[in-house]
Amino acid sequence: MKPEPILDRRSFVKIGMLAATAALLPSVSSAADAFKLDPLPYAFDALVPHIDAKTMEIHHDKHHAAYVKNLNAALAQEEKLAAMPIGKLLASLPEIPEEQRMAIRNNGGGHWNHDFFWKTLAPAGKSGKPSAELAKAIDSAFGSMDGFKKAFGEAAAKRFGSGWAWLILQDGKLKITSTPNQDNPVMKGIVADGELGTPVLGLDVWEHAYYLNYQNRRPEYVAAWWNVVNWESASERFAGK
Ligand code: MN3
Repeated sequence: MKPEPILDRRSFVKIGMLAATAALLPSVSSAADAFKLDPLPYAFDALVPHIDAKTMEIHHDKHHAAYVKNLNAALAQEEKLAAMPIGKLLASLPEIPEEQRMAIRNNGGGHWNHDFFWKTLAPAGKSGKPSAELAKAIDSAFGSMDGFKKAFGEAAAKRFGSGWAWLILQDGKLKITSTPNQDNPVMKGIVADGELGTPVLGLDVWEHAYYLNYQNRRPEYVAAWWNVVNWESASERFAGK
């Protein structure tokens, strides 16, 4: 017996024409593709030898891409939520019905966190220095830059399982905190394990961020990460820009 064709020829031609027409139309944003994955602001190998190219490629093109895809899927029927900027969406989590909240929390958090993370990194050799104001605030909050690095490294090491370490501004003061999974300090009303504030720096300590190069040696990854911190962008966030 001949297998039934899935589509007859006429439908096939029609679908082909529709696809061709759609390709010619200017893209109209819909709830289905509300959030987009921006390309990295540098090459995959720009952070070598501190973070390897393969890790950057998989991290951006697979992990971050999946958060965006799953966030859009979670918002496919939610035009109002899909129209919000990502920060506002995350700040609105407590008002989102419980059955949708977890998918938006995990994938919206994943999107926000990674978008932020790429901006906190600079190509090897271009890490720069904190502004005089940020350096002064670090000294006054943590005693010295070394004191800050030590305390931040401890927060990153102590975060059990997957999560993030953060330097945040809270009521005008610098503070170190950490969050589990893809939670972050802008999730008002959600984050119980960690502090709220405006992130200045964030470090992804999920194994996918370092495993290829550092395996179980998270502290080595954290130590290497200091070499590619983008102090210029951190200083701008500290200044509220
Ligand atoms: Mn990650």
